[in-house]
Amino acid sequence: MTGDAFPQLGAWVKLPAPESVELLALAGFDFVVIDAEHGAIDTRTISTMIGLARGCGLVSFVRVAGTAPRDVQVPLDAGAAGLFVPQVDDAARAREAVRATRFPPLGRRGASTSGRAGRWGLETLGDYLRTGNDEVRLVVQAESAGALSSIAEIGAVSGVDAVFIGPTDLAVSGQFEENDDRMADLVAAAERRCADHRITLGTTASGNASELLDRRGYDFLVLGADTTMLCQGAHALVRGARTAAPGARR
Ligand code: 3PY
Ligand code: MG
Repeated sequence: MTGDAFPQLGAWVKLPAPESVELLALAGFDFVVIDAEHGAIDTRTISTMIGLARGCGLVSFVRVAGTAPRDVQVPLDAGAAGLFVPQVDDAARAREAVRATRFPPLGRRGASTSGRAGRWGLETLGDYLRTGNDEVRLVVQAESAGALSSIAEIGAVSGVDAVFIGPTDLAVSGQFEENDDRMADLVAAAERRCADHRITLGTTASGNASELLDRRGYDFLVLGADTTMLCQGAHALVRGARTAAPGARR
């Protein structure tokens, strides 16, 4: 809903460690997505991460597991800049996500200025409601063949700010093999529809960020996860030491 450009480069936070947020801010990411869909992160920690992200000048999204009030309201009242809602297969589900995220009359989010989003009670109710409806960003994930075919209708739902293509769930739900042309065709058609309808579009990148941003019209990318960065970095260190020191024990 906000007219500002979407922050461009992000990372998933999947470890329940607020320090991940600080490390990713130092690395220069524009935003983090705290992953409450797949990460073992409790709401207390999510709130701490959001506060820390603010202090570090990092935009913080929370990927919620669902759109029940508890999934959605706690991160929003803790001051998240927006939500990622997974598995949005059609416009009806996108409208449900809007209803959960926005205040009346657009939605049914409950109001309380007593959290960080209400500056701990200092915000006026009017400003708190305006921020929640106009500045909080709602990103819905398209991660099935049906969702990609309906991406224009999903992206047109009032209250949705951006669509994010989730390639892993798309491949799993469609039972596509790696490098399956049918999946590439579905994604390319969805990219064209988003360009035609000026829908803000994101996805994950794996070494192909410039192609996605410069040639395929993506507005924002999630480049990786704290877990994977740690795991890959650790593997590389151990592999490097074993290769450089053939005498090292295997
Ligand atoms: C997916 O690819 O399924 C996602 O949700 C993002 O990694
Ligand atoms: Mg997914």
